[in-house]
Amino acid sequence: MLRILGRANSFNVRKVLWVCDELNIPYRREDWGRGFRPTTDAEFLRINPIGLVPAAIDDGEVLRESNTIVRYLATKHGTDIIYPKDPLRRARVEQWMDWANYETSISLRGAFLGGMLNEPPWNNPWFVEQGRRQITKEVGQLEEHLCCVGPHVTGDDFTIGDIPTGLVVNRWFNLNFDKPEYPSVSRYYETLSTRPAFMRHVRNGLP
Ligand SMILES: N[C@@H](CCC(=O)N[C@@H](CS)C(=O)NCC(=O)O)C(=O)O
Repeated sequence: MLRILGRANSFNVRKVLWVCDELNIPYRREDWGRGFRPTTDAEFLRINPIGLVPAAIDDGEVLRESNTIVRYLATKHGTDIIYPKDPLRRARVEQWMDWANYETSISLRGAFLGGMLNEPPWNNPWFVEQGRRQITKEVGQLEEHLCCVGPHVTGDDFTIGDIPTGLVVNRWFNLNFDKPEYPSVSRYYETLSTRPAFMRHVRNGLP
């Protein structure tokens, strides 16, 4: 059975749990990471030398990087709808996964880790302010996109492009500063909320 290593409250682990539920993939999850067994343990580093969760072990093979694990599982167990094979449709899905993992992860360090969790070194006031400004701009870009494309990031169908994006949107609504209204993003959040796996792993009270 698929083994998932990582705490269930981690932003990146939740992507993997979400895709498993969407595709009815059975798994066994083990608590590793902040608040549990540390990822600096030799046992964990033997599995994932990068020292971050999630890691997954499938048929004896170790996988790391949340988006890569999501794509791997969707390729292995999914349909052409959730992860299209056509190169252009696939690129439309993946561009949102990359956007979430790169652009918004930088701004969320300031806005979330610094501004909400007060974690050093991200809690430097300048960095927090910069992160808040930047995530507001980025979610604003998603707003512009969704108002003509929705209800999902690539159009009619739910794809794995919605998984990292859905995590970002959930975190956005949990951020503790004065944020502008983004009606299309709010609609998108409600669309995703019709999915039991999203409610279970993402909109479950955790930011
Ligand atoms: N690029 C990696 C980032 C993974 C990452 O930053 N994981 C965080 C949790 S979301 C982590 O391992 N933090 C250390 C810890 O929990 O001990 C991915 O997408 O999988």
